[in-house]
This record gives sequence, C-alpha cells and structure tokens, in this order.
Amino acid sequence: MKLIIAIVQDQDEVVLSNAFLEANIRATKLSTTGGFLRAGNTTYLVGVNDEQVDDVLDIIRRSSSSRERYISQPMGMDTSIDMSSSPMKVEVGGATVFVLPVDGFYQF
Ligand code: 2BA
Repeated sequence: MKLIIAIVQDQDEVVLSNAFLEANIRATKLSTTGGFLRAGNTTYLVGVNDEQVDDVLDIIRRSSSSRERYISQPMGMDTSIDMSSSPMKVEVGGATVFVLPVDGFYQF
C-alpha cells in the first residue's frame, strides 16, 4: 500500500475532487498554505493499493494545470533584496506529489 500526498492549486481542487469521486478513489482533502507564496493550496491524502498508484498519478496529472504567478516580495524573504521594481515570475504547479510506503492501515 502507498500514501500519495498531492499538493495542488486551489483552482484545480474541484476538478480533482470530482475526478477522484468518478474513479472511486478515496481521498482526504486538507486546506494548506504554501511556505513560499503564503497562498492557499489544497493537499490530498490518498491511500491506495500499489497497483492503483499509476492511475491516481494520471488523474492528478490530468486535473492539475501549471500557472504563472507574479510576486513582489514573498513574506519572510530577505528584505535586503530589493524587488520593488521587478516582480518575480514563478511557475506554480501543476501538482507536487509524494508517494510514500505505508507500513500499516487501520480503521477502528
Ligand atoms: P509555495 O511554497 O507557495 O511555492 C509556490 C511556487 O513558488 C513553487 O511552485 C515554486 O515555483 C516557487 N518557489 C517555491 N520556493 C521557492 C524558492 N525558494 N525560490 C524560488 N521560487 C520558489 P511549486 O514548486 O509548483 O510548488 C507548489 C506548492 O507545492 C508550494 O507552494 C508548496 O506548498 C508545495 N511544495 C513544493 N515543493 C515542496 C516540497 N519539497 N515539500 C513540501 N511542499 C512542497
């Protein structure tokens, strides 16, 4: 068994939730915040059998888009770097995904 942790942009959340429902994939959705942009994103926890991992990755890939964001000064960034005249472009997503082995799965 594997635990898939997928961080997606909030704009992709509805499409991905619907895709999981359609494919009968059980997922838990968390409201999260990116450490760099300090913007909201959505993190899914998906527990699946090993043979389902590729299908879940496909669903996530198809449901997540990459987007450009412009930021003037991320909170907490070194303020000695003057970014006032040149907003920085960052490409966010589609999805950041971790696949972890699961030692145990219990429902009490
Ligand atoms: P954020 O941390 O808010 O990062 C948003 C985007 O800002 C990143 O997109 C990346 O393009 C850029 N970025 C992040 N840190 C940067 C830095 N030190 N310097 C320059 N640009 C930087 P993504 O890479 O697509 O990441 C989207 C979100 O996925 C992240 O939001 C974070 O919530 C999560 N994430 C990404 N990598 C992660 C990791 N290794 N561990 C845990 N969460 C991660």
